[in-house]
Amino acid sequence: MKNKNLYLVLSSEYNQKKNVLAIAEQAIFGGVDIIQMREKHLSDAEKIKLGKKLYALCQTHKVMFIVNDDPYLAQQLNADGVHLGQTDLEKYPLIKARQIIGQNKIIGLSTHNIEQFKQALNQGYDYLAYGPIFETKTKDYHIGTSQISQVLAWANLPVVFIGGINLRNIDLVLEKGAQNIALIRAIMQAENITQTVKEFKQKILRGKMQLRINGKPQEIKDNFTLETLISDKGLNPSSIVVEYNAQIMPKQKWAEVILKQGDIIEIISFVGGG
Ligand code: 3NM
Repeated sequence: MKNKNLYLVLSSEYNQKKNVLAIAEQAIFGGVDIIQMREKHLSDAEKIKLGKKLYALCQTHKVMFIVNDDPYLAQQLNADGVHLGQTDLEKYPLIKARQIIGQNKIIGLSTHNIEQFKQALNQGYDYLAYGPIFETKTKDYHIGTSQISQVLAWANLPVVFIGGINLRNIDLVLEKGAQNIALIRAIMQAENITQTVKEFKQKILRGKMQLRINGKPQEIKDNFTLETLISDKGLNPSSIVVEYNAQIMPKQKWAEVILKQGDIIEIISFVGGG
């Protein structure tokens, strides 16, 4: 599994008005990369029936198909992988899950704190999920964004951040360096699923905002214009050159440019003197 994924956890209980296959299809048209079937309330027979349809849909559109909780079901459906929760590990430790599903398949694990995350590193998982970052329905606590950078510094595999992420708060997650985002409600309950997925995808692809002054990376805040950024950094406007997304930006335009995730800003500051 590579980075920069938008991962939809499909769970029909979150939108009973719309057909779950239609939701999956609309999300695929918007550019979703991974779909997980998480249908805890369905019977085994219903899961197989839906899983076969989702498998075929994902195959057609080259989208990764993951099954939640059950490696046997993942194997039976020929899914690309299985996603395990902490509570699944007793029944399906990694070695057993691997035996069931096969060497070439993907196995992901949910982790909910630093200890669980560290414990899961170097075990042989293909990716780890970390959350809940924000308030969500399935958990009665949330972690916030403060551990994201730390988790990513330790990670030697893709990390998927999950829990309460939406279009209003995703920038807070991306600016910490997150590359992969998993969502339920923000997609399942969107008015226009395809359009919403496109917006998430654009943000993920743009990634984090980067600022370098004389080659050195610097912290940057959201909702700044170039003009407010320059004043915040105490730079003298007449002795700098500002490059914004690989284009030199003239001084007259600084006030119009509102900085956003994915922007790359290079400032060269000339020290005075003869
Ligand atoms: N797992 P929403 S949070 C299924 O933290 C799930 O491991 C979580 O739904 C975890 O995007 C979560 O609607 C629910 O908040 C995510």
